[in-house]
Amino acid sequence: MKNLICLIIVFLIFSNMSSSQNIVKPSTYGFDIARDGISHGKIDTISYKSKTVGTERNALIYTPPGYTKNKKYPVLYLLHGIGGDEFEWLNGGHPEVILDNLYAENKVEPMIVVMPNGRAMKDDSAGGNIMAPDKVQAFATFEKDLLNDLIPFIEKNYPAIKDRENRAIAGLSMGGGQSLNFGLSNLDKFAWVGGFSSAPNLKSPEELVPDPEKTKEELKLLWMSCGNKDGLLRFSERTHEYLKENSVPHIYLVEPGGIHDFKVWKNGLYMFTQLIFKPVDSSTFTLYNSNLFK
Ligand code: FER
Repeated sequence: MKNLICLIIVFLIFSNMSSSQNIVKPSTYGFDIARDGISHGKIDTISYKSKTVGTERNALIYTPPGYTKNKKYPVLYLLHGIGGDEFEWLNGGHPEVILDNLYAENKVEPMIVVMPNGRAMKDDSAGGNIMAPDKVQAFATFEKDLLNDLIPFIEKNYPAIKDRENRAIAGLSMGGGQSLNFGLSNLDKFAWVGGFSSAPNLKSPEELVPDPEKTKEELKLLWMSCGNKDGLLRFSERTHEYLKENSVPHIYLVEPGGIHDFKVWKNGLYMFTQLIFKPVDSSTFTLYNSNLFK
């Protein structure tokens, strides 16, 4: 009897260990601090002709440590918020530091990260009234610029793998709304979709996922995270509720104490990039919850 109890205890410990080992943990101290003695990726500015806007538009691109044109890479399109431009992630989130550190620990698949300007209009600066209707509209117009101008440019000029399973889209706030809006309505283009603190531009769940069975079949990962103290939480929450009702697997991570800032967005990038372009186990998705922050 005693042996049986011991056996059961050992089994429980191991089964618990194996499930918790398989999930990506939230960031801890040092994840965003530049380290010495590791390899670094490279940030460049690129410029592409946009038929959508009728201008040459700029984007930043991060190529990983060890990058070579002799290999092929998946690509993550990483989008900014309403007050930002193509520099917002770089200046506010230092994704190059987070990713260099993750590569040093062998925790991410080598990928190219493209940081575009998601305000598709002639003057795409973040100046003046950032809430002006034409500027907000330009965040929706960016879908065309992305699909018809930027992605073809990247795939022509960089060694990118050109299929849906090797394209991811994620962003913060307005960029989170864009990522879910564009990603979920173009499942032939993207299999990995992430929204960090998605803004009110996020379409209604019924519009985003009109055919839950199709979404379920095609999507590899849908990630939504948001701070529980963020005034925009309800936009992620209502999407999560709908997805849950329709049994569409997704990760919904509400971060205790989190507000609308780069603490949540950097953690989103840290966790999301470790999950993409790899085999996924959707049975672990419900383990991504606020208990991870205890
Ligand atoms: C709004 C509130 C917030 C809105 C957009 C935002 C378009 C975007 C915030 C951000 O990107 O940080 O009402 O309407």
